[in-house]
Amino acid sequence: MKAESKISLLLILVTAISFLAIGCKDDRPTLNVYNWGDYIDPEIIEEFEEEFNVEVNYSTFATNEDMYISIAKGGTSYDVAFPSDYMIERMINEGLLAEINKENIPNMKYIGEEFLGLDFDPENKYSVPYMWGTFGIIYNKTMVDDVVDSWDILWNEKYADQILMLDSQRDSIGVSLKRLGYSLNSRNLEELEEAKNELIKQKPLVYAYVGDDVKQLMVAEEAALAVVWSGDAVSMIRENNNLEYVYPKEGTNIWFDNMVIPKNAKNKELAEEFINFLNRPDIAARNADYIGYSTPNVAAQEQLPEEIRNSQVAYPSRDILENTEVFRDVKDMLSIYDELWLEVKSHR
Ligand code: N2P
Repeated sequence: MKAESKISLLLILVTAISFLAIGCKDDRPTLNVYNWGDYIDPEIIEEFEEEFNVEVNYSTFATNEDMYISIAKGGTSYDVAFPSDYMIERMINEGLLAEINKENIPNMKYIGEEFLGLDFDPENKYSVPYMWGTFGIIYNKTMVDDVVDSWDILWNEKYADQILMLDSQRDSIGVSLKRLGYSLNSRNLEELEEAKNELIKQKPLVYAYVGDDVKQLMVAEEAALAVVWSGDAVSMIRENNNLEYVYPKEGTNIWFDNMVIPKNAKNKELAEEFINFLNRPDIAARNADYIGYSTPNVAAQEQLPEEIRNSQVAYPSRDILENTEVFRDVKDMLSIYDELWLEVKSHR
């Protein structure tokens, strides 16, 4: 054979093999997963892909409200999503979620009882616990010389431009309501108006309304005080031990993020397989350790490093938990909350 024909034969072979390879890849079922940013150990996704010979198409969101819009408008069909309590309640009421076949999730037996049967999904028909936590104030001990025990410190002019708030409407309105001694789920127009005015008053002191970037900003000591979710506090304190997490005395929020299957999911059984996989004690433990958040999986908790298991940030004691409130869907009041937040964010 001439050199040229050898080369063309080789080319044909290479092309054929790559087509085959691409073909095989395409044949693998795809699981569309929609989760918060920085909320899973990426190696665990790879392990699932390998073990089940599937492809995970992973995308992220920053708030419950963002996630809700993408799912409700239904452009992409997701197989698994990770909303919080009040949003699960809303999605159930709006018929956006599929019932989960618990026979496919035997590892649910590892979930602690206190995380099951909660008000937002009393029989866990639609949701399986993933992580839980609180929000509170993280502050830098070298930059703040006042006692930090109240939400009031976030309104202290001394810390102008050194305060970070969450760019998340229920959380920030919640902080303002709690500070005033009201419920996080207030339906009282005067209370809500007062909470809004306080947020507007606070705005000139706020350096930024943040999402996952809060971690980098606080670790780099670019701000002194921030409202954060507990798991992020765990990872920040690991990186910079000038940081401390506080539960303000007026009380705070306890939240539960669960895994759900949207009604228009294309791969429900694989979604259940994934939910079950994330509840394997060894996987759940590695995942919780990696992201810093608190696992509801009792068998996984036992496998966590002692410093996390005993951490008051990740696993607060009873007396702290007693002074917390869960977000509920505010239903007919939602447009008021939406408007209020818009007014705060657009105020100059
Ligand atoms: C992690 C987001 C945590 C979700 N970046 C808090 N509900």
